Amino acid sequence: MSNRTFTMIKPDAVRNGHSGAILDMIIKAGFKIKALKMLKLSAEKAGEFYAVHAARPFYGELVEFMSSGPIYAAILEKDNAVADFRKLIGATDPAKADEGTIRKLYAASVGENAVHGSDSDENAAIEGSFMFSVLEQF
Ligand code: 3AN
Repeated sequence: MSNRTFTMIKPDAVRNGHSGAILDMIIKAGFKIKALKMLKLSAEKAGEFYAVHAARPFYGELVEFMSSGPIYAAILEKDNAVADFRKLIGATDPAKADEGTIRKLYAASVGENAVHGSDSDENAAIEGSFMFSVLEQF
């Protein structure tokens, strides 16, 4: 078990003004911010990030959405970071997310679901280094 995960506050949550509240929930849940920036993905970069989903029917929609506006990307540190963060964000489909989770509070649909959280230690490392240079990670 590693102690880092990677997250993005997605374009819907940024557009709707929820970035500050989401970062506050993340910090209050005990995660330390080890890297953070605001950026806008190009369609090409979003496609590369989600290449693992390239064969899924929602891939085009996902790439379009993720490149539709600015996001915040962050690397977070905490014991059991990947699993604890996925608990904090809730199920992919906000309708199925537990009460009090970030997606329950701030997401509208399975496609536009406010936040990303890595699903494994391996992907957390890959995704973190996709978005941040070593000079930007603390
Ligand atoms: P999670 O983000 O909870 O790990 P994944 O890895 O299954 O979920 O899906 C990656 C992203 O693809 C989701 N965050 C969501 O934005 C999008 N997505 C997943 N399932 C669907 C779907 N059925 N329709 C549209 N978008 C989806």
